[in-house]
Amino acid sequence: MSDTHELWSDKQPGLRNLRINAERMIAQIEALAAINRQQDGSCCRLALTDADIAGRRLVESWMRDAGLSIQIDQVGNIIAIRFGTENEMPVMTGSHIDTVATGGRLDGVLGVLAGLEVIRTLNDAGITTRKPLALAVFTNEEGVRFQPDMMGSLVFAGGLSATEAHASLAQDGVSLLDELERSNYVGATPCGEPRPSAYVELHIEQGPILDRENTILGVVENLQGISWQEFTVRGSSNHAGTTPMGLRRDAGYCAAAIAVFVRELVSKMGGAQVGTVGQINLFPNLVNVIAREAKLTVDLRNVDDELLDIAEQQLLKFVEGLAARENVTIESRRLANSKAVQFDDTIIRAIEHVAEDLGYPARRMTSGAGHDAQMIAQVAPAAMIFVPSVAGVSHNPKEHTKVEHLEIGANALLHTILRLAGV
Ligand code: HGY
Ligand code: MN
Ligand code: MN
Repeated sequence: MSDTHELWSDKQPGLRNLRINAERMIAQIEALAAINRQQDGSCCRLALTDADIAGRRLVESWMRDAGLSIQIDQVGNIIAIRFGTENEMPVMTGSHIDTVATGGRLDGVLGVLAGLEVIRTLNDAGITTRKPLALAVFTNEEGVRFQPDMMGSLVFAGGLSATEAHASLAQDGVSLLDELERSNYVGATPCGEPRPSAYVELHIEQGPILDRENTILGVVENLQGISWQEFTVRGSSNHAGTTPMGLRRDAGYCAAAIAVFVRELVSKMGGAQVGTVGQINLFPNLVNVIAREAKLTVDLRNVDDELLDIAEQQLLKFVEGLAARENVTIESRRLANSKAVQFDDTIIRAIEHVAEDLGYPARRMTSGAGHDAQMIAQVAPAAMIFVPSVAGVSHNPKEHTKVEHLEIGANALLHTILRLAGV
């Protein structure tokens, strides 16, 4: 892909002064956040629950108001098109609007609603880009209710079939297909269409770097690999007081031992390796009963795929030894596995040129979180723009980004899209 500097038209200097309407964008962020807001202020719109579906309907109504032509694909990805002067592969932007159960207002939502604001700004200015634009809302990015995460964009990129995604089961046994059918989101469009000519996604950093450095724009050049595994430990329940320690088959102890091992492994490996045990469920989960069963998840990430593989292997070796020592069985199930991704240099440079033009400090960086962009990068040149998360907090109702940074991020997205789509 040629460098976008020469695509930028100096013949229309007025374009350089084009800016989004931040107030309009923020009002929509707040309206979406109000759906099923929890007591503690959390946004809770798990994929394809009624709350997520209400959010989808609201965003689709805004897309129609902006004159977009909406298509739904077989896994419920919403792709809204704005036609260009030429019938080419579109420049795509977007993200997700499903949340974790204790989500903030901005994770994913910023990318979708800033993309929509870019389109409204172009509408207001009467500008039609050369290439069409596509605004995507990808299904089930968070991977909390159905795994793997980034599911909709993974299917869009051909990394998982729609049939496999449809068969994914939530913990309550309902399948993704059940929920898509219930909400009428099994679309007719084959997954992967329209194939974008380029993809750029605006997202909050969800980490502390930009905030700590007082830098406003993150130009994301790569994203770490992600391994999610679920372990099911089966031992036997017995009386907590009468059972001699040497005769116990204690699933609760094994779950804790795995969590301690993950922390020790990550400390030993150092570097970019991170590890999290985010979910532990014990059965019967009673104060005076040795747990018969434990189900726990381990999230391992690293920018280096080989090191991530080593971490996985060491974990599996520890689990095997633990099962033998504790006379339990431990079954592992892979929930997600995505390789580290390098984003596209041309798009990275386009974002840097835009930051320069707009006069905002920017720095290249790695994404610690997974994003739809890492999947779309398999089928199109892709990159991301980050804005700061205050104190690096995310997946938490305290998630916050200053309004002026949201506005700057959306303007950076506007001008990057203009460069990529041409006018
Ligand atoms: O897990 C992640 O990094 C993303 O928020 N789904
Ligand atoms: Mn996200
Ligand atoms: Mn998230």
